[in-house]
Amino acid sequence: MSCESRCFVSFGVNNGRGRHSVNWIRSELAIKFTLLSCNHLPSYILISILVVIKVFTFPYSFIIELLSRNLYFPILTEGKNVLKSILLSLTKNNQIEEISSHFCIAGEPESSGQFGNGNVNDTYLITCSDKDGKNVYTLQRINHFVFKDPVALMNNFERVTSHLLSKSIEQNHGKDVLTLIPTRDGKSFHLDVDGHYWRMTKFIAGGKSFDVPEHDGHAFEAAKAFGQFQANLNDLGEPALVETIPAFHNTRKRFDRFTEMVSRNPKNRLNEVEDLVELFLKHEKLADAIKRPEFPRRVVHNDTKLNNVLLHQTTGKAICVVDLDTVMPGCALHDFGDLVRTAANAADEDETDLSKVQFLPSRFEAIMDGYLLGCQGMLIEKEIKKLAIAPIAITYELALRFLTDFLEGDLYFKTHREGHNIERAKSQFTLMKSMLTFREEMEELIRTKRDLF
Ligand code: GN1
Ligand code: MG
Repeated sequence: MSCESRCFVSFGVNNGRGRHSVNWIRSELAIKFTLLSCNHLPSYILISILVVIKVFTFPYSFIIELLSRNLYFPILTEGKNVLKSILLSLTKNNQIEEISSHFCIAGEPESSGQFGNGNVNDTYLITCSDKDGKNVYTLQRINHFVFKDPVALMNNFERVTSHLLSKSIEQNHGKDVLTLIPTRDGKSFHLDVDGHYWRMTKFIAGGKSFDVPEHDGHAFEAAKAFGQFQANLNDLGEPALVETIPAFHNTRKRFDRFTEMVSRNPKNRLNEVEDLVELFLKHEKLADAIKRPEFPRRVVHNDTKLNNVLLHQTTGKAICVVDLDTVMPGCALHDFGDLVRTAANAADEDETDLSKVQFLPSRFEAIMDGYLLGCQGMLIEKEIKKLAIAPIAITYELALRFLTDFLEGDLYFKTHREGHNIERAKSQFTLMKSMLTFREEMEELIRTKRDLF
């Protein structure tokens, strides 16, 4: 682990009310230990001074700003990144604890840390303690660059989770449903002073999210859970849920946006991806493979990545479908397709060794079996006919979205390194090509399973 990441994970929190918790002392020790082990004495001395000043609530954000603008002392050049990540963590942990205190949590926050692999929202795990033991929560900041109307989104969230809960009681199917923790003034979200929307749910213990399945059983379980999820929301009734992102899976619109960015080239990045752009343009036909108005309008998840369903750590059984921000009217084929995209791929979504990116037909079969079982005969003939092309179209759509985001300057998806969106786009394009070579095999499999639909 690098020096910087060690700093990041070892921090506790200041409770933000002038009193320093045990974790604060622990963080102080962690800072000193980390800096010493980095062998960087100047940073060690400076941070020690800052920690003392912090007792008098010195504004760390000011120092972070200085560091970001390179206005730091030359002596700190080496330690700059270490220092910056320390200060960022301290500020963030303070903020996270302050935000948590607006929700009906049981006990005092003991620790907080970033959690999960989401590409859009920021997620934190909050551990609290009271006389009855530990209580763990998931706190999320809704990305309102992506979700323009967080209030409508939270209304959807409340309706969906309460409907699913009543189904769970009725069917006794043993799966969990996300439980919202209300704010102290009874709302489903907290709006902070900077205009950010936050929500909290109970942490689901025992569950794990997988980016790639470890075996076919994982793919089957995830597919069954998403199928059941759709079937259970089929009678949600009126009024329709709000479209939290309009035209979310309109591949034609995604393609048009892509070509617009290619011609506008807003960040002058086109020269880095010209060959890739050519390849993408050649597959334009896929942009019209699934036209949503031709299919039943259902309440669907719309973001059925494998890691959006928690599987039991040991048994691999599905525990809970999560990430409900895009649950809205849509097309079942996109859910099926997106799960195949993530669960029938031998590699990660952003794999750079493209020889590892391969479509796995046995996973596809497991997904089909699970999904069909879960959605209990809900699909109609028109949908069944498109089950093979759906994953190909949606993989193409994702490749387009990643490359478009690169051309726009990496505004939408979180990126962890330079060129990350290019890596994702290449990897998804490779997966799409691999799927195309198995298209006949997929169609054949669907024919043999017809009776189960
Ligand atoms: C985003 O937030 P996350 O990581 O579950 C994105 C999906 C993409 C996915 C690709 C609202 O999902 O559409 O398929 O990244 N969600 C949104 O990893 O755009
Ligand atoms: Mg998501």
